Amino acid sequence: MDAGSPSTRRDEALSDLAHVEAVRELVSRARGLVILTGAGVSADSGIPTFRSAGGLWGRHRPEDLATPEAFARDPRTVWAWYEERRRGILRSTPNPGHRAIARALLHRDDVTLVTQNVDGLHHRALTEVAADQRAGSDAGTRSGGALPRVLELHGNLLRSRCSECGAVDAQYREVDAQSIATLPRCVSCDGLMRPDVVWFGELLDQGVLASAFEAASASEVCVVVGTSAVVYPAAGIPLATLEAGGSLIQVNYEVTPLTTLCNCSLRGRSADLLPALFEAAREGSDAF
Ligand code: BJW
Ligand code: ZN
Repeated sequence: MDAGSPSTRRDEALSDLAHVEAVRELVSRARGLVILTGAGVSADSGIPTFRSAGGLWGRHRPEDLATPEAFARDPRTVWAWYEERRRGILRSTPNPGHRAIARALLHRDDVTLVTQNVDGLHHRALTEVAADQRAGSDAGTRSGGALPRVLELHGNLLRSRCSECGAVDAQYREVDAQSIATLPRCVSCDGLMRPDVVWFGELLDQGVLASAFEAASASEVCVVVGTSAVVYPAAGIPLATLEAGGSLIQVNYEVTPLTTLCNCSLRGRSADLLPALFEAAREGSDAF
């Protein structure tokens, strides 16, 4: 593939080093980069995906657990399931894929991370990589004081939110889901607290969504990692980069509905491929 002319063959299974090198070049030269991540990025940290083999939706019906109707019907069952997942998240740590993205965010000021993940691992990776940099064990950070741009489209599982008044509790507190009486309640209105995530049929935060589409339209390259790209409106975000004349790169084990639209589809584990793709950031080259 010629990294300088991204309209080369499409729908290829490319994962050899030459292709990774070409994509890295394309990414490092792009003016504006948007990275859209999904559950596959956290799979290498031991967090289950939704739709791959062994995924959550293979064992549970989303309409029983991830809709406002399910919560209204049976908040105890919904909380029990989410609390088990929250504990898994707390036991997990960011993997090399999260850290590679964090480095790109810290080294460049034209990168936007848009994530569908609710596990907060991207933020934890940012904190870790920034601390490494302060301790001098990583290349220097970008100039300017702006915070790295991370847009969480589907919320954050460690936060909770009042189902009545919307008040958010950003602090993780263990939930005892043994009975309705032990479920957490809002300190303002005594309504039932719920996980602060976006369920099916619910609107995403419209400000966050608008910022994601804006970043995608303004970026020359969109890298889509570890998502089946079937859940909307998130799956429509890479199309904004394409419509604006930019290039689309995919990192995934499998084919997705986006594959045929991609300039390059790298097949493999994000924890292996992302450090290679964003290696220039680690080396502190001018491109980052
Ligand atoms: C690896 C890897 C490794 C693995 N390395 N890769 C019909 C058509 C179109 C739309 C709709 C429709 N009917 C209904 C809708 C709307 C609906 C929707 O899109 N449904 C589709 C599923 C059909 N969307 C909504 O309801 C959204 N709201 C909305 O549209 O509001 C407007 C509206 C309101 C009222 C009525 C109608 C419209 C809200 C969507 C909220 C999604 N919420 C969830 C749960 C969050 C909370 C929780 O965690 O429980 O978000 S669902 C779940 O899917 C979660 C994820 O963020 C999201 C996306 O999943 P993701 O990340 O792609 O994971 P997987 O598992 O699907 O894929 C993993 C991928 O990684 C695979 O491809 C693997 O190969 C790969 N992989 N290991 C690299 N190591
Ligand atoms: Zn309340």
